[in-house]
Amino acid sequence: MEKTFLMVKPDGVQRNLIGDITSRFEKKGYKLAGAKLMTIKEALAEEHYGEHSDKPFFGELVGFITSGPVFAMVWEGENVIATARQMMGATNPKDAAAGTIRGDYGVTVGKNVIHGSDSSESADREIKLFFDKAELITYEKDNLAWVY
Ligand code: DAT
Ligand code: MG
Repeated sequence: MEKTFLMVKPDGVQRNLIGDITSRFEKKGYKLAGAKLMTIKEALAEEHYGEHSDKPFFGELVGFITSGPVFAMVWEGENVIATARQMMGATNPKDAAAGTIRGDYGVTVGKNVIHGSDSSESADREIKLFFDKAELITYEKDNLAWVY
């Protein structure tokens, strides 16, 4: 089953949004495979956001994502990578539809509450970057028979 990497950013943690965000993916019908509260070190932040290293906002981005704890998660389900991106909304909260996470809770692009992998390649890379194999749990959930 497809897996994606999602992360409540430091602003979301400070603003008490871990529960709401986690709840959205749970209620949708996805399965949580791993989760942890962690503080990201600068080297990990730079590697995670490597594709943006030449952008003018890179320093600000690394500074922000390392500024406080994040809640890192791996979610599993059919088409979860693309659907989670839809549930997050556009990168800039001003363009994000109401009802999406960024549309409901974000105001500026620099503090947009949540990260989510944008492709299966990014998902594989980011899951490996943030989680050890042993931290990902394989288990059965009976109620998934009512999802699929
Ligand atoms: P996304 O997080 O939707 O995948 P991205 O990969 O283009 O977006 O950018 C990564 C993060 O960088 C984004 O969540 C917020 C920040 N960011 C993007 N564009 C920015 C900009 N123009 N100014 C400041 N921060 C920006
Ligand atoms: Mg991205």
